[in-house]
Amino acid sequence: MDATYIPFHPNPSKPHFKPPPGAVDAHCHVFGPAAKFPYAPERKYTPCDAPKEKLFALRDFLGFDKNVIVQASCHGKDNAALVAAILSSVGRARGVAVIGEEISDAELQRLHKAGVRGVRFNFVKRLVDFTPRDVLERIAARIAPLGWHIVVYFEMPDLPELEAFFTSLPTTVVVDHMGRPNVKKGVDDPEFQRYLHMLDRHTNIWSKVSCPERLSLAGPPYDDVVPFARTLVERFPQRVLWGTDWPHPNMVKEAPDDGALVDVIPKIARTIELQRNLLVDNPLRLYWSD
Ligand code: 0GY
Repeated sequence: MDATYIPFHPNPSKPHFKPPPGAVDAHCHVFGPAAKFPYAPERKYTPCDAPKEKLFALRDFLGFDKNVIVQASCHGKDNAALVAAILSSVGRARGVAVIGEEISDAELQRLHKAGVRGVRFNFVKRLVDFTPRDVLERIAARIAPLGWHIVVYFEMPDLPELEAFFTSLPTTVVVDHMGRPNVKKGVDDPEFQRYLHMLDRHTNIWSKVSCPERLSLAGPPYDDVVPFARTLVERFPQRVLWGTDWPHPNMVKEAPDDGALVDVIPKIARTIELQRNLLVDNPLRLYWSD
C-alpha cells in the first residue's frame, strides 16, 4: 500500500435507509489480496487489499442483495481478482472488465460465462496511460455482439473533447460518477448542462449517480452533491445506477462511512418508485437480463 493511501472505513455505520429487496450496489471494486492477485506493474497507485469477502460482508451489512464489481486501474487488464469474486458470489455479482484488443475470443467467452457484462474505458489521466481511440473502437466492436456495454470514466472538463467518441459507440454507455462535475459551479453551469443534453439526445447513455464523497466540497452528508444526482434520477429514471464505490480508491482526506453514503439515496431518489428504478430495475436490466 502507498504511504499516503487511505484505507476504507473500518467500521461503517448502519444506514437508516433500507434498500428495497433485490437492491444492487452497481459500482464497487475488489483489490487483491496482492499475495494472490498481484497489482498491475503499470498501476498508478497501490491500494490496501480489499478482498471479496469484505465486499460481500459490507453488501449484507448495508442491506444490499447484489454487486456490480468494476475493474479498477490498479489491476490493469488482469481481471483475475474480479472473476474470482464474481464466481464465488453465487450469482449475486456481475462484473465490468478492462481488456486490450489482444484478447482472444475464447477469453471473452470465458469472461462472459463468469458474469462480465461490460468493459471500462478510463480517461482519467492520473489513473491510466492514454489508449488510442482506434484501439477502443476495435474493442467496442468486439464486445457489442456479446450484448455488453461500455463504462466510461472521465472528468467533466474533458467532456467536450470526448463527447463525439462517446456518442459514436455502438453499445449502451454508462458514465461513472456523473462525469465528475465541479459541484461549486452548480447544476445550471454549462458544463453539467452539456452532460444532461448529451443524455437527452442519446438514449443509450446512462449515468451512475455515485461518489458524493469524491465530488463534495462540504463533506458529509454531501448535500452539495444532492442536486446533481437528483436531477439525473428525476430526468432519466430508467438510465441511472447507484454504487458505493467501496473500497474508495484514492480518497485524499478520509475514507467515507459507507452507511452515510447509503443515507444519501432517499435524498436523490425521493419516491419508492425512483428508488426501485435506481437500485433494482435498472441494474437488473443491464446486468442480469441473461
Ligand atoms: C473509482 C474511482 C477511482 C479509481 C478507479 O480504476 C480506478 O483506479 O476507478 C478514482 O481514483 O477516482 O471509481 O473507483
